[in-house]
Amino acid sequence: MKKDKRVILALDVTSRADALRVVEAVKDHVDAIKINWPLILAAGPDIIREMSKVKDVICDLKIADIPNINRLIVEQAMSMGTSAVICHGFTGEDSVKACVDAAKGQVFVVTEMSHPGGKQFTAPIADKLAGLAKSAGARGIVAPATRPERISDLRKIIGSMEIISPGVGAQGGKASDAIRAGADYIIVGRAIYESPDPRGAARKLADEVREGL
Ligand code: NUP
Repeated sequence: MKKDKRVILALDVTSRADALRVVEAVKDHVDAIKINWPLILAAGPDIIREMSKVKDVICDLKIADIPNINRLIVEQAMSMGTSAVICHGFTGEDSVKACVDAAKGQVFVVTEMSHPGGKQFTAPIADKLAGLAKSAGARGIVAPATRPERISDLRKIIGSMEIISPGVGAQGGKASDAIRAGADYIIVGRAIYESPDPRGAARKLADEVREGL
């Protein structure tokens, strides 16, 4: 994944036609496309293969199972052209390691989630989840743009590993704040694909990222 615009598009639209339209509009202003269950269920898993021909694809499957199933899920995702996957860490070290092995290290582990409910269960264990991401050999973590101070805290635990940060726009976070706090990339969905001008919205976010650098 190229580190240029530092914006990852969360492509949470629910039809192939919308996915193609949005990606065509914003592809010059984002470094990667994150695909989650809504689009996979609506358009079919082949959308992963199709999108990976345009940009690097991060499969946000939030994998959270026993090691054997984690491995099988990641192997399927990788065989479709996925560049990286997102998994949960609360399942424990063996489950995360199964993802890391199957994805050859290209794994981001969810830490403190960005929505209000993220404070309830994920926040108290986020430091441990970041530590686990590091010891398991993951590429990076997912940390909340809605609480930039937590990005800074988690950065201290993981050192130079990557931080990808959702919560910009619709959830209230600001791109420049997240980048200033130490995020490598922001993840943005609705603020781009629900905009009447997705291309302009993505360009503006890339400008905001530059402000934070
Ligand atoms: O903590 C998280 N928060 C979050 O929003 C972890 C995530 N992976 N996400 C994802 O980022 C979420 O699943 C969605 O795909 C995207 C945010 O979308 P939006 O709020 O920018 O529309």
